Amino acid sequence: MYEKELEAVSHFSLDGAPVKIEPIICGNINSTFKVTLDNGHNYVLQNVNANVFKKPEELMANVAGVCSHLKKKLAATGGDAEHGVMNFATSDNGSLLYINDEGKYYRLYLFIEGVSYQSISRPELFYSAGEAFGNFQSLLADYPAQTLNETIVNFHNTVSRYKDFQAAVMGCKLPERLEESKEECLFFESREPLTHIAVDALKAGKMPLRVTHNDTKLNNVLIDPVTDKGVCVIDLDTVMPGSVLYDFGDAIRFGACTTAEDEPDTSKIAVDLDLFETFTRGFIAGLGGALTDEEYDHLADGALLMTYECGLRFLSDYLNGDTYFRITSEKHNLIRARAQIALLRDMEKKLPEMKRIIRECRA
Ligand code: GN1
Ligand code: MG
Repeated sequence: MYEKELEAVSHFSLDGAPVKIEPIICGNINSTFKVTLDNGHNYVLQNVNANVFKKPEELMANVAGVCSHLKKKLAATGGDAEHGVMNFATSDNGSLLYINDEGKYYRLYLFIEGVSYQSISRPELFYSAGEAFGNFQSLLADYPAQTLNETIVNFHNTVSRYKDFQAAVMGCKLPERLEESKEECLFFESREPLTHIAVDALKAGKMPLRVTHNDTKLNNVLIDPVTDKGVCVIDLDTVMPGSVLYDFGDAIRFGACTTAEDEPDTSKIAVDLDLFETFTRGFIAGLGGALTDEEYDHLADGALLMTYECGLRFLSDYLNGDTYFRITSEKHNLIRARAQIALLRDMEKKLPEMKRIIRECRA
């Protein structure tokens, strides 16, 4: 069992020998394993999906740069520089990656104690997640953004995502899937103007380009189960220049939703405004309030934008024959897309309320 993984682990310099490997079921892209050594130390082994991340070396250069910056900043600001940052092991080729005979890319980092929650059971958790993601962005505010590689080109460029969607429709080789998702396609077409919100503002210099995390799902922040405080922001694969709307919006899309992102019963799906407010307060506190008027005015739009984008990506993947996201059932991507549509419809109704909450949190 797990021979490939064991072989990969053997290429990293460690302080003990592995005695146990178990899969950690999380994420839709990479494969993740917990590795226990004979001295009791734990590590996380990840097989980086090179179909999604075309240049894993460039990706790890970003991650290394960001981690070392975070470590210095945490040490200087009285934060937890030991547990608050990911620590990667070096492989026997001197880099942070090991490439096996099949061309698979592996990396290994010290396991960090903390819970990765899939949903909110207590509002405090969501406040802490907001604070952690806000603080993450604030710690990276002086990071030299021009040195970051674009690990996925046009990742949150919604205008370009829309073109990809159109290409998926036009080039669809699965006519039954296209027929089945006619209504969903029409929905995304009707909301196309949304795609310009951040892209145009960034282009026109109306909104600042920041170093953002870009995948701010609740499960990407480890939380101390005793204090309910954020310990460490993980999954740094998509840290790239972007808009604060992306980080705020994606966190709301995932964490303030009343259901999981793949809930088949769309009648259960809504945005919970109390959770929306809780996250907003934590996020603004973590950021130290350092946002421009334009950003504050459009934060709530960010939630709609990221829900739209994610739904569009799920649907495009369904039409492309499920080549990107990991799926566990035949219609998984269609179900996910439908769930995002239901959430977006509810957000559209509640947008004035969401904007009012943001004004109040700012005051
Ligand atoms: C992917 O693998 P995971 O769960 O960290 C995806 C995100 C999506 C998310 C939807 C690199 O993230 O953009 O929002 O699935 N990551 C990438 O669940 O595409
Ligand atoms: Mg991820």
